[in-house]
Amino acid sequence: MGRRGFFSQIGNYLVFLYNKAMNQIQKLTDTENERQKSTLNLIASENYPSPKALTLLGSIWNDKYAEGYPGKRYYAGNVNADSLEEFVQAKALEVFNAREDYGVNVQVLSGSPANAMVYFTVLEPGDTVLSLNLNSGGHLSHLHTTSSYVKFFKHFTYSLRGGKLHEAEFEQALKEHKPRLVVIGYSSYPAQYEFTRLCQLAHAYGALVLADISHIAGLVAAGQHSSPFHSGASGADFVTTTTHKTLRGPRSALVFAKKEYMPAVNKTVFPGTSGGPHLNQIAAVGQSLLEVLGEETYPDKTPFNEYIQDVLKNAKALESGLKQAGVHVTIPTATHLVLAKLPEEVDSLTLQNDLEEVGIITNRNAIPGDEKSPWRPGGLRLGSAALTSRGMKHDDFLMLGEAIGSFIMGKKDKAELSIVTKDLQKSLKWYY
Ligand code: DSN
Repeated sequence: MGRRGFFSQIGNYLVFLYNKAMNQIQKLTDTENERQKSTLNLIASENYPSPKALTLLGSIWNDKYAEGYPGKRYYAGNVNADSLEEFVQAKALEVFNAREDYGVNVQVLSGSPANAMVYFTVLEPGDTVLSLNLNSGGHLSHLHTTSSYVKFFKHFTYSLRGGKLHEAEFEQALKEHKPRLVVIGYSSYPAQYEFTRLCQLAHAYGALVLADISHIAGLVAAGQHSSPFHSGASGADFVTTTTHKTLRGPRSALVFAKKEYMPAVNKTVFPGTSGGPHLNQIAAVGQSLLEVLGEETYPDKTPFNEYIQDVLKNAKALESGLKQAGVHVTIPTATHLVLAKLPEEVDSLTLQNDLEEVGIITNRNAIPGDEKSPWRPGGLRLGSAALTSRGMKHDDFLMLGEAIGSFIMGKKDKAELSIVTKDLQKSLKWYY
């Protein structure tokens, strides 16, 4: 047997040992790790939390039940849980500079339930909610027609003009529908918006305001987007956010409320709708909040504010690349998110699959005024937060945008796009 044959046999034997030692879940976890590492993630709602945050998700905090709130638990053994929850609450309020007027609940598991906590706190059956419709960038949990909440609450939408939010349309809908609650905050809206003015208007028409900042939480925390946290009529009454998008934490949520509403929100969460909080999630969120505040650092040591500035610059670069290749965007990007309007003849599902085949992960998305089906909508949504965390720079985002754009316009084929992907992927950091 030659040298090569010998090493090949050793290799096969190591694979055999690996397969024997690993169960199916461990193998899938390794395979998923490799998939994430070797692809370019442009999903606007995803990101990579620090390894320290992930470690806390799998820590002994998982093992403890803690129904109730700090100082008032229903089981024994919560002395450390109390300190943890209070600490994370304080850090969440500090991150958003909200200590003066707001309280926060850190027990809710994700974004849609966070919004539901607000609905169940302030709405009575039959009350009206006003939000942006799904096609224009709203979210399913803001009472779309497919939402189960429409069994209990009436729903109307405000519209965009030319794909963009305008005060006049917003005010017209307030006047017409007299909602009890208005939702401000979007899942697929590339522009920025002014919370202060929208809150003032909603309050002037007697509505309460829920600001859902899930997508832009990191931008708000870094002072790179207007904030919904203000005293009086300029501030939202409730603010919900997930913690894993631009905020770069683990999957979880925060529900903020003006202090007068906080006892009712807490009651809705527990015992109203949920049991024991997931302390492991709370601990991991706490770690990420420390990273936002600069008391801890992400592995690349970039301060959070600089990271967010890069996220914004990189989204602009991605947009420029697409436009250079001839792809239109719905409205100019001023956040982490780019919404491309696909040429009529391009099928978004096929495009999404083709991109995945060459290692570019995206999601097809509805665009304002979309008449195509939600399964094969007319747009492609891209975000810069995840690849910025992996160290991708402005010029590479530009190149990637140009390459994707050229593929969409039929000027590059899959093989050519694949060369670009592989080249870009080589220089990215991976922390897990
Ligand atoms: N999946 C998230 C998003 O893409 O916006 C929220 O549901």
